[in-house]
Amino acid sequence: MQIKVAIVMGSDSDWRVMKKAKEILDSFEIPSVCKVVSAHRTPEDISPFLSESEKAGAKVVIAGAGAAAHLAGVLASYTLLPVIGVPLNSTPMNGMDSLLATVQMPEGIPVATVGIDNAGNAALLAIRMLAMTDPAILNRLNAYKAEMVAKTRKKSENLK
Ligand code: RP5
Repeated sequence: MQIKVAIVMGSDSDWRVMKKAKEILDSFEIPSVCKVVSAHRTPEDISPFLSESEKAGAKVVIAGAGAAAHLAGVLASYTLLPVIGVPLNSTPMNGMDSLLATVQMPEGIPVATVGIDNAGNAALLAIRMLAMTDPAILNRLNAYKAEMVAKTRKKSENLK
């Protein structure tokens, strides 16, 4: 099956947050694959997973991890696909640990990092990247934005 986005996470405990990325991609009819791959527990699976995903058509990788969150950075070191990191809140440090581990990449290996637990924005950023070369996705993105604008304007009605 052809996919466009590979969604990776360090553990199945991350799925409660990362499923939002899958749901948004599904709503845009963008095929994706989801997989647990850990930078620390299964590092030998990272390169084969990326090769398979690239062969299957992936153009963007979304990676969510908590704690000492090296997953997005390690993925970015193995592939030239853009990697979007989602720092996850999974320890008593409330995600600050994973935010710093994900965002503070050395020059040369970029990871586009979204906010803590913001898997939705990771999906929307991936969709913007895909929309640059896919007019059908761009149309859906315009419709999404128009709906958001209309919903936000309606919120004034709640100020009573
Ligand atoms: C990280 O450690 C994972 O991404 C997860 O957020 C956290 C806890 O993993 P589990 O102990 O629940 O498998 O590597």
